[in-house]
Amino acid sequence: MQIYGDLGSGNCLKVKYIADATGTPYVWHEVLARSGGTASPEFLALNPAGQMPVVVLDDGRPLAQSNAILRYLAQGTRFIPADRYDAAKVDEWLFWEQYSHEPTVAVARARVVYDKQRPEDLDPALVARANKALDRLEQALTGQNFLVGTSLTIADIALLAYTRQAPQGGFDLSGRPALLRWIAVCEHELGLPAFTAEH
Ligand SMILES: N[C@@H](CCC(=O)N[C@@H](CS)C(=O)NCC(=O)O)C(=O)O
Repeated sequence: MQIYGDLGSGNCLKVKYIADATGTPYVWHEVLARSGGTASPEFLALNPAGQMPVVVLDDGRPLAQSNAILRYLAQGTRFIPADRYDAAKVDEWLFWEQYSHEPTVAVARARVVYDKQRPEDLDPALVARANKALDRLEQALTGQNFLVGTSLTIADIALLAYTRQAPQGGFDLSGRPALLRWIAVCEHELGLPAFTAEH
C-alpha cells in the first residue's frame, strides 16, 4: 500500500498508527500541502478533493478520508469490535471527531503551528469549541481506559492523533487527568514515544 500524507498532520498520522498496529506494509510518501503538493494533477487524480491522507491499495485503487481509511484497514481486526452495537459506538466517535473535534482542536493548532498565530490571539469562539470537545473526551474517559469497550479501537486512534497535539495549539491538558492517562495508555499500546508540545 502507498500512503500519501504529512507526518505533522493528525489526519495522516491516524493512518500511520493503524497501518503500523495492523502490520500493514506500506510506503510513505510525504506530501507538502503548503508547497502545492495536494493541488498537483497527479495528487488530484488520487483524490479530487485535494486533501490528504490518501492511500493507494496494492491493486491501484485510491481511498481518501482518514476515518474511512481507518475503517478499511481495521476491518476484521481487534481494532473494530465484533459486537454490532460497540462497532456503531466506534463510528459514533469517528463522526464526532470529524465534526466537533478535528475542526476545532486541529484547526486551532494549525493556526498556531503553521500560521504562527499566538494562542492568545486565536478566535475565542474556536477555542471555546475546542475546549468543549476536549472536556467531552475527559468526561467520556473518566473511569475507563478506552473510548469503547475495554481495549483500543479505531475510535481511540482517530481521537488520539490531534488530542496529543493539542498542547501545540495552546491547550492545557493538565486539568484533564483522564485524558492524559488515556494518551499515555494509547501511546503505550501503539508503541509511540510520549508526546511533548515541542514535537
Ligand atoms: N476529512 C478529511 C480532512 C483531510 C484534510 O483536511 N487534510 C488536510 C491535511 S490535515 C489537507 O490535505 N489539507 C490540504 C488542502 O486542503 O489543500 C480527512 O479526515 O481525511
